Amino acid sequence: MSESLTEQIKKSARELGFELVGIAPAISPVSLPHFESWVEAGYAGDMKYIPGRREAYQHPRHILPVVRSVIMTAMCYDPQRNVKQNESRIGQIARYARGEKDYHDVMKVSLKTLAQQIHEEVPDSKTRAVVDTTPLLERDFAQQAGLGWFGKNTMLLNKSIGSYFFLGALLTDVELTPDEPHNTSHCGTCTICLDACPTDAFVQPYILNATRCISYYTIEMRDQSIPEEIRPGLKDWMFGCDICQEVCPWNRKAPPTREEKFESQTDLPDAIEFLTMSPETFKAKFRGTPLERTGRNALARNAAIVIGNSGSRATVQLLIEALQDESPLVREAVVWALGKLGNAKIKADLQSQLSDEKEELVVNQLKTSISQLDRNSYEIDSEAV
Ligand code: B12
Ligand code: SF4
Ligand code: SF4
Repeated sequence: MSESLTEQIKKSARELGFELVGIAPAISPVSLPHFESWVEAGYAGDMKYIPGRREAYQHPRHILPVVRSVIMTAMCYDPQRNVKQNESRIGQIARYARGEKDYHDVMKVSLKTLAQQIHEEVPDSKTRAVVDTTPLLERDFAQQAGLGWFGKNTMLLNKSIGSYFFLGALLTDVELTPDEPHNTSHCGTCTICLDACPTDAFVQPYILNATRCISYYTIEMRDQSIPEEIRPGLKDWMFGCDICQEVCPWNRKAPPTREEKFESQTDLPDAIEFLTMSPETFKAKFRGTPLERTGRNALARNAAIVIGNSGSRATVQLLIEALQDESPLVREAVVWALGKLGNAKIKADLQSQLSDEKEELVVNQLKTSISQLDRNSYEIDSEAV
């Protein structure tokens, strides 16, 4: 199909708010062998939808059977460096999730408008807009479409806009002129992101073991408790994590988002508010946002861990009240936090909880935390001597 249609589509995409747009041919992903060995190694953890659709990842025809071209787009989110957070605030939300709308929905609306324009030019053409959720290795197709390179932190990076952007794809049966793949890397000898990860999630450059990533636990693992050894690494992150992007030199000049729905909201709750928020308030407040899918209980669980990591003894009374939370997942994390922040004086609260508690998960943590409190009081006593 003509070069001019390709150029016209790219122009429209930019007008629709996409910072980057490029065309990849509809072929098997070049990095498929990397993906295969990643799945084989078990790095997808409990994200069963990944190995479960392994065959489908082999070619984009499994998403759109007649596909000939993959239009890859990128839209910047957040970097609003001057948004001040309250110093005493406990708990951070990753930048991608601070806006008022879920990126899947926002990106899809723009991609569908782009599809509409293609249909006007080529009336019988077929298109499918995808963002995140289909078996498409989006970073691979973005690299093939010339949008950027794979950073050692596995993010797709672009020299002009860094990595704070979402990817979206529009598959079509229209034959468009493909771009040159971005075959060079610009990480050089830098390893800052690998060294900065607080949970040692990078097995080696370019390979992330999701089962050690904060983002995986705080967003994807909704119905399980977070493993003990990962919890301290969460530090202040209660939803997602930006550390391996925040430290990347290519993000120093990352531009602010031009999409107002991705701008950071200034009144986002902190960890204390998340922990004490009712499921009804959570639903009403976060409908249509990226936080909705993860849900109130997982957010309150994450919040309790972050409070435990904060070292703030002023939160102990609030944690004691949260021992009555309806969700065992939350109660378990609260008991863990109390084990870190409490002292012998609150032992009675935990012991009475132990006699009422029915959930094995919480019972086990109560026992651990009670013995931890003994140690806490011993430390305090020995200091006093
Ligand atoms: C599963 C998933 C996750 C998992 C696993 C992440 C991972 N690195 O695999 C978890 C939950 C941990 C996660 C976290 C995040 N995610 Co995510 N995630 C996805 C998802 C749905 C699939 C990714 C996937 O297939 N992983 C499998 C591995 C094998 O692929 P990969 O990491 O992309 O690796 C590729 C290359 O590194 C290369 N490769 C592999 N090994 C080697 C070795 C060498 C030598 C080389 C050169 C290349 C190479 O081949 C691989 C396959 O293409 C994509 C959307 C999609 N459909 O693609 C979003 C996506 C990757 N996530 C995204 C985002 C924004 C995030 C977070 C920043 C969110 C946050 N702030 O918390 C973090 C970033 C963590 C990180 N450093 O990657 C964006 C990334 C945009 C960008 N600029 O790159 C995507 C594209 C969603 C979107 N539509 O915008 N995510
Ligand atoms: S998102 Fe955070 S936890 Fe995950 S790899 Fe990057 S720095 Fe590590
Ligand atoms: S921090 Fe360094 S190694 Fe990591 S992605 Fe950025 S440039 Fe590459």
